[in-house]
Amino acid sequence: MFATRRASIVVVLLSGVLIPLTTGCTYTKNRLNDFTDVFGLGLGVGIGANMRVTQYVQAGVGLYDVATRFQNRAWRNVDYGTEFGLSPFFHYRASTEGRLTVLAKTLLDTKNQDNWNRWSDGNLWFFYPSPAEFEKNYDRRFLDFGVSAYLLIGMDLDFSILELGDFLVGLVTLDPYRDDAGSAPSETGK
Ligand SMILES: [Ca+2]
Repeated sequence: MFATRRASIVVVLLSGVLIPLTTGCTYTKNRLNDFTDVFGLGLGVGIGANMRVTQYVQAGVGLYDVATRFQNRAWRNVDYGTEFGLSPFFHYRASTEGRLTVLAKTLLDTKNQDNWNRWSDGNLWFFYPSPAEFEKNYDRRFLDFGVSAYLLIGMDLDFSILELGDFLVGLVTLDPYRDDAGSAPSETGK
């Protein structure tokens, strides 16, 4: 009985070591990618500040100019604009696209500002928008924790607890986000 259990433990431990070794570089690359997914980094110019614990809970005010941002495994330029407000009551931020939250409901694209007045339109405003839709053409991720501080020059730092989970279980080759090399595409669009 004990011998069987001990043998099972040895098999589990060995598989945790052998699977990474046998899959080699791909495993290492996937773990590095999963690790970078946990964080977001922005650098730019402007004046303002924001603290956020997801899109739902955040406070910020600022004017920003062009910045560069590393997130989701790539650097990209972001045309910053303005932000002001306190979620979930009212918070507006324009970057490449604008996001607006009013009483916990989020409008995904504020370019057509007439829609601001159509608060009850269920096709435009979401209590829980798809994270992939929220993040498309926008610099912040829906459920990240983060801070931004700009005093002429400044930076944004973001942290994803969900991506941290994907990284940790990735160590034993699980891939809930399906973003490892060779995985089928996931709903996150990565
Ligand atoms: Ca992964």
